[in-house]
Amino acid sequence: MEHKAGFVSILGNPNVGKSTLMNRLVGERLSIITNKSQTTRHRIKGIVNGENYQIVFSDTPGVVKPSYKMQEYMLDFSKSAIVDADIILYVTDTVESIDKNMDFIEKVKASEVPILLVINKVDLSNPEKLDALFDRWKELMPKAEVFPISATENFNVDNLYKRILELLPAGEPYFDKEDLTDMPARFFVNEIIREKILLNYEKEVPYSVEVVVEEFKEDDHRINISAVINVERDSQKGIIIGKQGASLKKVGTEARKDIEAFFGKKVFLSLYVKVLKDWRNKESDLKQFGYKPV
Ligand SMILES: Nc1nc2c(ncn2[C@@H]2O[C@H](COP(=O)(O)OP(=O)(O)O)[C@@H](O)[C@H]2O)c(=O)[nH]1
Ligand SMILES: [Mg+2]
Repeated sequence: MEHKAGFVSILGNPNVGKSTLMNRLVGERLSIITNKSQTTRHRIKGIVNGENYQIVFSDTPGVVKPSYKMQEYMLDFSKSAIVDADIILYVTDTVESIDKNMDFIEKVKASEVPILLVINKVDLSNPEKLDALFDRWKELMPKAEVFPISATENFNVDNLYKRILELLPAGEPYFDKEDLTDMPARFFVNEIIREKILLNYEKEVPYSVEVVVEEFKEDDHRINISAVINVERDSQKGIIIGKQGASLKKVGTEARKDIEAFFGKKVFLSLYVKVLKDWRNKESDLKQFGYKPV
């Protein structure tokens, strides 16, 4: 049998369930998920290898209206994922309003590749509402095939997966067939810590954070990790640390458990907090954190 390989980009607005879907499709928890928008900041590849195929999924930050330099780069990651795709999964859900970000939808429609329109979160809807949504999307994207799914309930994800396999072009694998992702181990440590920060703090604080893993030393028994949590202002540093360090300790414990599960090894994790004034608007800081244009 001929080998198939291709890139599948997962696009759509924030919070519709792109990362949840990608983790389902890949069968691993690669992308962090919270109920806050802009949880995903980078383009993250998840690779699924079969005997005769390799699917390279890209999870993307979603469509954001840039108000920080960082968000411009986040939008670039999403746009680049349109151009590189062999198949596009445009993800919407049963709760978002359809007509926000029409210009991004136009860009997606202009693409030559097959578009699978995924209506996620059907568990929150009912048959009548779903029928109406289905019809509206058919009008909006006539070429697209529509898949109502629930990523969290694992409903209809298998049919979506089958269709992706059918549409996958013939070709040699792009990555080693053992690989699960193109991101380094440090990236996932960073993301897990950031997820815990998103879950434990409110308002602007989690968005002002960038985590940098400064040490990642692995031996047969355990991994020693030390990471810096960069914030934008002194007041945020205090909030992250909390009374007698209680908040930071909680983040550390939760993150350590997930990192241990991810690598299947004992982990020793040290966290530090630093103030890096206004990093979200500074080219040099953004570059160092990997947000430079793709
Ligand atoms: N009810 C329901 N919630 C979902 C479903 N898929 C994702 N979510 C939730 O929607 C929120 C955003 O998910 P996430 O994957 O981070 O969205 P993203 O921003 O598009 O990557 C999280 O709270 C998820 O648990 C679904 O099928 N049903
Ligand atoms: Mg996401």
